[in-house]
Amino acid sequence: MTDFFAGIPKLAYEGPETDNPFAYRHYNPDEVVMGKRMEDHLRFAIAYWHSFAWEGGDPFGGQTFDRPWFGSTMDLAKLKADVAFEMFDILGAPFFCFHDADVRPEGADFAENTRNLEEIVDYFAAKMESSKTRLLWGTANLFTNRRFMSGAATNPDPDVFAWSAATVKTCMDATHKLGGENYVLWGGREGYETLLNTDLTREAEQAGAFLSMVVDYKHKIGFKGAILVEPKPQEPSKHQYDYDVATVYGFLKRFGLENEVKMNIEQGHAILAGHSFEHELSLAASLGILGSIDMNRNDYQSGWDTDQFPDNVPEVARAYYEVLKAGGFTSGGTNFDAKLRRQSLDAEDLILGHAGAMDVCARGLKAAAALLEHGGLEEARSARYAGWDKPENKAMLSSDLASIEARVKAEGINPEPVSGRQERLENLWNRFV
Ligand code: XUL
Ligand code: CO
Repeated sequence: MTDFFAGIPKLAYEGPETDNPFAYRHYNPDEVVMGKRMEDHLRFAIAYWHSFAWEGGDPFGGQTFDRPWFGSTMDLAKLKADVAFEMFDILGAPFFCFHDADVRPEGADFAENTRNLEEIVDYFAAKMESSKTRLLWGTANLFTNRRFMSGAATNPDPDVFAWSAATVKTCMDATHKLGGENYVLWGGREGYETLLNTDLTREAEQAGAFLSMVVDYKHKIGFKGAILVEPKPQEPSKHQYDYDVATVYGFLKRFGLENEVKMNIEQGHAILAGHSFEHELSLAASLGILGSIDMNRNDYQSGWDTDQFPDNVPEVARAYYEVLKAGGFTSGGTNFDAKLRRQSLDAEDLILGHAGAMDVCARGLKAAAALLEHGGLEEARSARYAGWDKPENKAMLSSDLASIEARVKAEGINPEPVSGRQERLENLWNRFV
């Protein structure tokens, strides 16, 4: 036991009226929502990087957090793991997620990186024997170290491609060994700063070959989890290749991977791409590639990827409406890819940040479920398209222009506009959030 969270009790559900800050008001893991326990719907995960590896820097100032595990030895990496699993236990978190670089010190070479990772994976495995917390996903950090400054898979230097492929293999091995339910690839520096020095054709082919190898390796080792790509339009590169769900789907089709790879969709990334979160979720669901979500928002004033805990129930409800409508998560879940504000120095800030976010999500989930169970929105949507259920109309989709012209003339088709009833539906929505 470390003393990092000394004095902070394990959180339990106490209901909306409680005055206890160290309690859940809405997140009640055992409460059944649409036939499933809330914990099994939401599948919350703690992001190791923001909670335990991030030092509190911003572009104008360095480290603000002073954690006893900061440093680059294996002993400190183990202390960090001890504190992490204590936090998972305090929160009752069902899952966590990590990058290799969050959990092990950087070695002098590839072999040392791998040894360090393997040692920590064994340390995690031992902890997981007595912890309820499981691994939602693992991933490789192919963006922080300077070797990745011009990309990983899309780097003009084949040696960086090789290093990256080898690193992903070790991270997939680690994820598999820990029973991870998914493996994520966020294309951290897969993009460009200027087209003046960039060969788009080569870089796309490299990225396609790389992802195909990831899929092949998944099958080779018998990893049953999902491979997930996380789209993001900007930051850190001026242009990121995995811009949004639609762009990534086009990329997957191009390389024949659309049945092998799904999406990890982040709220803040969706907004950066000029979409809403629900748009990205709805599109992914409609394409059959909705995998998992990163539930962290940006600050709408600064407009950048500030990775904040969710605090807006109606926004979150819109997202869970799409998730529930799609049938809910299978291997995916709700990862808080969220960090504290850099002035939030205390151990309790870490706990309360997550607890509040879990309550916001629980409220959103319940609102979404209630509306789905009410059925009004889906009835209105079906009614709007009801004409297409008639066989003579459905048949048009496999007809041709000349036959349709003949039909329009013969039947005297003359469309009469009907209301989209948006305000009525917005009013219905607002009854539930
Ligand atoms: C970066 C981001 C990453 C991925 C995992 O914006 O979201 O933390 O979630 O690499
Ligand atoms: Co993310």
